[in-house]
Order: sequence, then structure tokens, then C-alpha cells
Amino acid sequence: MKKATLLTASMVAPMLCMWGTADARNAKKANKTVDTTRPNVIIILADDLGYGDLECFGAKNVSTPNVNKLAAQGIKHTNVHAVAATSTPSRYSLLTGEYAWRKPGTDVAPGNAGMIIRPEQYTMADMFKNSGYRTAAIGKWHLGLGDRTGQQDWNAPLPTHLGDIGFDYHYIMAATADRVPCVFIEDGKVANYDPEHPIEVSYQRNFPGEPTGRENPELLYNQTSSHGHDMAIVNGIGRIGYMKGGGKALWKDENIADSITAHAIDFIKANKENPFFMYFCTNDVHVPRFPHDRFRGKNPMGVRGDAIVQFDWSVGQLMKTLDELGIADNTLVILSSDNGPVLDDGYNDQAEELLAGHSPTGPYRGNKYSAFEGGTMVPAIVRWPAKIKGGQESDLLMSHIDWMASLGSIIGAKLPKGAAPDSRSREGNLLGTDTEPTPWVVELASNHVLSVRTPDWKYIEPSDGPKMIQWGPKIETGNNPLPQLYDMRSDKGEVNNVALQNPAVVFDLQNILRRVRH
Ligand code: NG6
Ligand code: CA
Repeated sequence: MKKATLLTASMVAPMLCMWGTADARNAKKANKTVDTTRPNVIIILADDLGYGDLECFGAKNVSTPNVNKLAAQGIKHTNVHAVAATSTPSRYSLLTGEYAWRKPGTDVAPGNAGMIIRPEQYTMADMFKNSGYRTAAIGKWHLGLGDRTGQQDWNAPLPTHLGDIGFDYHYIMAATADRVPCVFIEDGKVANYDPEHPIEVSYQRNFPGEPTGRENPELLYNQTSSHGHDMAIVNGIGRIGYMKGGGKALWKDENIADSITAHAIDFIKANKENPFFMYFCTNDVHVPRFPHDRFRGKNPMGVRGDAIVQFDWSVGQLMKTLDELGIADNTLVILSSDNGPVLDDGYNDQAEELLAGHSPTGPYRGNKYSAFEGGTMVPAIVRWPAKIKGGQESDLLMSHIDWMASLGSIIGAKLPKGAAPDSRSREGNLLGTDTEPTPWVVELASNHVLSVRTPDWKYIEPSDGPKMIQWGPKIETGNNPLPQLYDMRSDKGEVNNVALQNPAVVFDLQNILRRVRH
């Protein structure tokens, strides 16, 4: 099997050659030693950010200077795969080290889903907490809250929440910005709760007297729906699900990035003396895309481009905080996305019309939801100045599924028997010390079709569903009643199905799938 390349500083573009933050250099000058067995760990997970959406991954029309700098100071990983082509199963797999397709109920969750990860399941947060870290989840959650779907009382503390699965602190959106309830949850309670406006949520029926996007489109003053998103109206934007009340607790979409970034900075500052783990999940660049005014109009791509700029700003704020506190050197920052990109995902925001030559998936076919690579191929950057030389680029095959075991191995965590059952440590791949790639990764499309990627090949199992997504987005599902095999060395765009010419390869990849399924 081909060995993947790991480029060194001298081989990549000179702009990538600077490495080490000011903090790293100062720490070295002061001869401060850092304990690299206990780095702080920050996972920055973007939402629906495509492989090609960052400037350092070849994006057109949009600048991402902070992310570029992060990459220049660490390793830019160009062959990393999310487990699934949508959020809930992708995040479930990342946080538990178990493939989502093993667990029923891990498809895209409504905002009133009960906790999908139950307290008895061992999570990445448990792993850090039990290793003496302070842990936090900030931003998008989308893995359910409370004990039972639809039974939450949003006016009281929730009976089960992220505190029960290893997070010391959380400040989160229950699901996505396009789903009710449109409030932040902080430590198991609605943040800024407004007792004069009690909250009711239903995914079944509207509450008497509440306007909806379907019946009152004139109230959609901030963004109109292209498909779906025509139930509750909050902040002049139609949502999925019905909601009543909220008052001053309701979020303003234009302030979401500011709000989560401020809470993340507070958490970092409060824990600058002890190791911490932060799972920081942006709402950018998911729909509804409604960035703050100060990020608007700096690129020709409309609000989707503005949301990328806003994402880059959040990343920059976290980096600046680490520098100011003098802790950047021994903080391992991992940046990635939960699944591939989508243009029209239900709002008339002109994401498609304004692309102006930009390709959100880079060279890959398909998008979010799809079994083609565009569904799960995601950008990834790893920076840890104390341990990793900057200016590296790696095309080693990797999957989010292995990040729990890899991070566990870095901090020397002991995992209980049965924890993270599908996760294997690929520490050396992640940190650039081992150039032997993982032999295969498995990818899950939104229609439950599984694919296997090896460094050289991509196999998509047969499926007789429709060729295109049926509910609105113009996206190829990847369905084909015949087995599909693509040679990823010469055919990144998955154009030529070469299954018939390579029966032995198909057989091998089918076997991997058969074995991993059980
Ligand atoms: C879809 C939504 C889409 C988005 C997606 C989940 C409609 C018509 N479309 O059902 O807008 O919310 O679910 O995205 O409702 S994800 O990134 O969180 O998985
Ligand atoms: Ca997503």
C-alpha cells in the first residue's frame, strides 16, 4: 500500500514556514518547561464547512488569515474524514469513539431529542475529566438533552445534560440554529431565562396564536425559507419546530458567534493554570447564515462567505487568548468540520448563485448528506507548538473515529473496557511522527449507505434509492444499485466507476465492511 507523504517545512510554500507562536518563543527564552503529557486540548469543530472552504485549503474569494496562521504553525491534514455526512451521527462518533451506525437514533436530531449519549456511555469528555482535566462544551450540541424526547421542561433545570457525560461546563445550542428551542443552555438550564416568557417547544403542533413562517411569511424579515424552515419564527427567521415564549433568552442569530466565543474565552481564562479540554463547536457555516454586520460584505459570496469570515474571527479570538495567557505553546488545537458543505439548505441566502468560481468541496464530488467524498471529506489542522513543528502538510488518511483514542494516548488516559469501541490510536499520524496511514476508514451517508476509503480506493456499497436528495438541496446521494469503486489516486472526483475492472479490490473492500459491521 502506498505510503502517504508528510511534507516538511522546507517543502511547503514559504508562507507556511513560520512556526512557533510568540508565546512559544517567550516560553523557550524564559526556559520554562511544559508538561507535554498534559497539554490543553481544544477541538474547534465547524458546522458544514467544506474541504475547500478555507483559504489555506484553496478557497477562492474569501480570506481566512487566522486559520491560515494556525495551519502555518502546525500540520495541515488534507485527508481527514468525518464519520458521517450529517451532524448528529458525526458528532456522536467523534465524542464516543463508536460508529453512529451501530446505534439507532443517531440521525439528525430534533431540538427536543432526549440525550442520545446516555450517562453510562464513556465519552471523550469523561476521558479528559477522569485524567484530571477541566472540560467544557461550547456552541452547537445536537445530541439531545434531558431524559426523554419531547418531555423536557425548558423552564426548569434539565434532569440529564452534558454534566452527566463528562463536561464540567457547557454553554450550548440544543440542536442547530434552524431548530427550536432558540435559546442557549448553560449548565443544564436556559441561559438568561425570562420568567415572564415561559418556553414551550413542540415538533408536532403549533401553539395557539403563534405565527408561523408558513402562514405569516411577511414576518420573515431577516431571512426567507427556500424549503422547510416554515414553523416558528424567531428573530425574523423561520425555524424547524414550534416554539412559544423565551423572551430575553432568545438568541439573536447575528450574535451567536460573539456569544459562544466570549464564553469560550472565559472558560480558557478560568482554567489557564490547569489542563483543560474544550469542545468548541461553531454555528458557522450552518443555516440560517446570519453573521454579524461587521463580517458582512468583505467577500463576493454573500452570507455564506461572511459566515466563513466570522468562523475565522472566532478561531483568531481563541488563538489570541492562548497567546495572551502564555499557554499557546502547550495547547493542542485541532480544527475540523462535522460534515461536508451544502449551499441551499433551506433558506434563500444565494449561497449557490454567488459562488463566483469557489468550490466548497474542493475537488470532491457530492456534498453534505452524500455518499460521495464531498459528504465526509473535511479540512483538518493540528497545532501544538511544544510538540509539533509548524509548516507541515500531511495527506495521511485519517478519520474522526480515531481521535478519541489518539487524544487518550497523548494524555495517557486509561479507558474502561468497552469504551470507544471503534477508536484506535493514530497519535503518530495526528502529530506527524508516523507516516504509515490507517489502512481504511468507513463513511456514513445520510441515507445510511456505508463507504470504505483506503489511501488509494473508495468503495460505495450498492443502494437502490434515488440519485438526488429528495427534499430540496440539489445534491447527489451517491446511490447506485451497482457496487461503485473509484481510484482516488487519479480520480478524486469519483467520475469513473472501475468496480468491474477491479473485482479483487471490490471484494477486499466489501470484506472490510462486512467485518467492521459486526
Ligand atoms: C435538514 C434541514 C437542514 C439542516 C439539516 C441538519 C430541512 C428542510 N433541512 O433536515 O436545514 O438543518 O437537517 O444539518 O429541514 S446538520 O448539519 O445539523 O446535520
Ligand atoms: Ca453539520
